[in-house]
Amino acid sequence: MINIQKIRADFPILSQKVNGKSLVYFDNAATSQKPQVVIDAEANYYKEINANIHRGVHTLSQLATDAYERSRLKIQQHINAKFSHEVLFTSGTTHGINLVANGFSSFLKPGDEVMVSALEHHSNIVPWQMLCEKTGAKLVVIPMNEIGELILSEYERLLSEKTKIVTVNHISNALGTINPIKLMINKAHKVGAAVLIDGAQAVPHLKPDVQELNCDFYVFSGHKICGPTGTGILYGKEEWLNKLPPYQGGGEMIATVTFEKTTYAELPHKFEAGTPNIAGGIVLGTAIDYLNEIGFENIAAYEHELLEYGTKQLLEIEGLKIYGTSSQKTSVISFTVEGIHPYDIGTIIDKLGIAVRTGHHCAQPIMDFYQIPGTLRASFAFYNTKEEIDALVVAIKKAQQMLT
Ligand code: 7TS
Repeated sequence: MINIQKIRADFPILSQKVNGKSLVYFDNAATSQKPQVVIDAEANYYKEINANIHRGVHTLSQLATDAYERSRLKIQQHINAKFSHEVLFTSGTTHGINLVANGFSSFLKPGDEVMVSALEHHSNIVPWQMLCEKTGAKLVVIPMNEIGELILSEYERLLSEKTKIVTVNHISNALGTINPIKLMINKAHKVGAAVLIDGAQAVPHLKPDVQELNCDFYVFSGHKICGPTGTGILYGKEEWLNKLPPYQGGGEMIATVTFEKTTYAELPHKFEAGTPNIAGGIVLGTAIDYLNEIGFENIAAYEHELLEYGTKQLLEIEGLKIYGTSSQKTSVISFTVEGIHPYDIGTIIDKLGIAVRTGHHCAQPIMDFYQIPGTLRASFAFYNTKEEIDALVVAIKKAQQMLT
C-alpha cells in the first residue's frame, strides 16, 4: 500500500507554488522529482567524501571509490545482472544507446539489417540511422497499429538472418504501451540477432530482470527514477561487452599506453573513460533504495489506479481523444482536444500550476502515424493523486472555454 501523505512529504518540490498555484506535476515521463534523501545524498557526497575514484591511495579517494562500486553492486542486484562488470555507468539512456550503436559499426556490412520499432523515442532511432549510414546496413521498422501496439505478425515476417540487432523500448514514452519484449527477444534470438531494450520508461514502474528477459543490452536513465540528471546505466551481457570496441578513449579505460599501442582495461572500465559523474552514480543507488523501500508492486498498483481514474475522468471532456489505448499500458495518457492546439492548452494549464508535456515527445514517427502535430501528455508517478487529476480536468475545461 502507498502512504500518499508520507510519500508526498518526501518531495519538497511538490509543496511549491507555481504561478501562484499548487504545483501539479504530471510530466514524470520527462523526468521525475527527487525525494529529500536523494537531495541530501548528493550534498553529503560533496560535504564528506568528494574525491576522484579508482586512482588514489588516499582515504577520501578510497571512500568515494567504495561508494561508487557499492552503487554498481546495488544496481546489479536491482536488475539481476549476472556480474557487476556487466553494469556500466553512463550519462543516460541516450549515451547507452549511442555506445552500443557505435560499437556495432565494427560488426555490420552492407545488406545487414538493424530493426527498430515504430514506437521509439528519437534517441532509439537516430543513433541506428547513423550506424546504417556508416555501414550500409538497412534500417527496418516494426510497424504499429491504431491502438499503439507493435504488430507482432509483421515483426516475425521482417526478422531474418540478415537482422543483426533489434532495438525496441520496453515501454513507449509517447503512448505508454508496454511492449511484449520477452517474446520479441526470443524471436530475435532465433534468427541470431542481438536485442537492445530501451528501458527509460520502464524502470520508473517496474523492476526489470535482465537474466529472465535474456536481453543482450538494457539501458535506462537515472533521472526518471528519482535519481540525478546525467546518470544512467547500460547493462550488457559479458560476451557482448567483451566483443564491443570501446566508445571513448581516455583515462581509466586503459591497461597500458605507449605511443605504439594501447591495451584496454577489463570490464566495466573499458567503457568508462574519464572522470564519471561520481556523485550521480552513488546517488542513483540511493534513489533505487528509496523506490525499493516503497516497493515496485505498490508503485505499479497505485499508478494503475491513477491511470484508470485519469482515463475515465479525461474521457468525460467533450472532444478529448486518447492516443495509445492498449490494455498493456503504464500511467501515461496522451491526448488531444478537438479544435485546439495542444500547446495552447498546455500554456493555459501551466498558468494554473499544472505541468504536462505538449508536442511530439521526441517520437515524431508516432505523431505522423496518427497524422497529428502532437499531443498533450499527462504522465503520473506514485506521488501523484486523484485530486490532482481532478484539477487537471477542471483546468482543461477552463482552457477549452477560453479557446473555443
Ligand atoms: N528512450 C525513451 C523511451 C525515453 O522516454 C527517453 C526520454 C529517452 C530514451 C532519452 O532519455 P535521456 O535521459 O537520455 O534523455 N524521454 C523523454 C520524454 O518522454 N520527455 O522528455 C524526455
